[in-house]
Amino acid sequence: MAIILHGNQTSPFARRIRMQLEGVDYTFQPVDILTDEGRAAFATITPIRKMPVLEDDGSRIFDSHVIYQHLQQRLQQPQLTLAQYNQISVIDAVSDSMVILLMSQRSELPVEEDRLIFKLQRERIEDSLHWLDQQAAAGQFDDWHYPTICLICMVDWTLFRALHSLTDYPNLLAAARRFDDRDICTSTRPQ
Ligand SMILES: N[C@@H](CCC(=O)N[C@@H](CS)C(=O)NCC(=O)O)C(=O)O
Repeated sequence: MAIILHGNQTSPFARRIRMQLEGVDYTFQPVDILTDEGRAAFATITPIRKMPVLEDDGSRIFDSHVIYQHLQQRLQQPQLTLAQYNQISVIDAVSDSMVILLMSQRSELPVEEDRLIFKLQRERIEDSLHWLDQQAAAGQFDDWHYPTICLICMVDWTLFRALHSLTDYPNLLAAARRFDDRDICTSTRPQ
């Protein structure tokens, strides 16, 4: 199996695939989206210009969700339940809204002001974090599986970018910390 994963060390969406690929031989191809040259090079790989992108024996796959499905079948990993897909959707909603706020900040937009687009993201983030905290309290992230991986990637990235303290969500934080000592967690942590 010749697998190439395009991503970088900070992307939570690329990291979840790196963690899914634990124990599999693959090449990690760093993506640079901060320079014009890097973005132009990445645009030759994917029209949506988002990481991760996976290449597997000639097939090119965009989006972590499709990549996950492909690898799950290829590596014969367990099927997720509908409840687990819901958990991933909520984790994604948090990451996507935080990305919007981060990009707005970097574009020097007034994210602290009471504007609809920012308010919508903040409301979604808090409701989703609250829901995930309840899921964590109910033991939904106690085991090592893909939703737990996605949660760890979202939490570590949020803290790394200092986008939210998450202190109001102790169950969620505890769930994300439970597997801190695993090699795949330390070797892929954003830096
Ligand atoms: N839905 C996509 C989201 C991927 C995504 O947002 N990736 C970010 C990095 S964390 C990215 O490449 N952003 C570049 C951009 O938006 O220009 C997935 O699950 O793969």
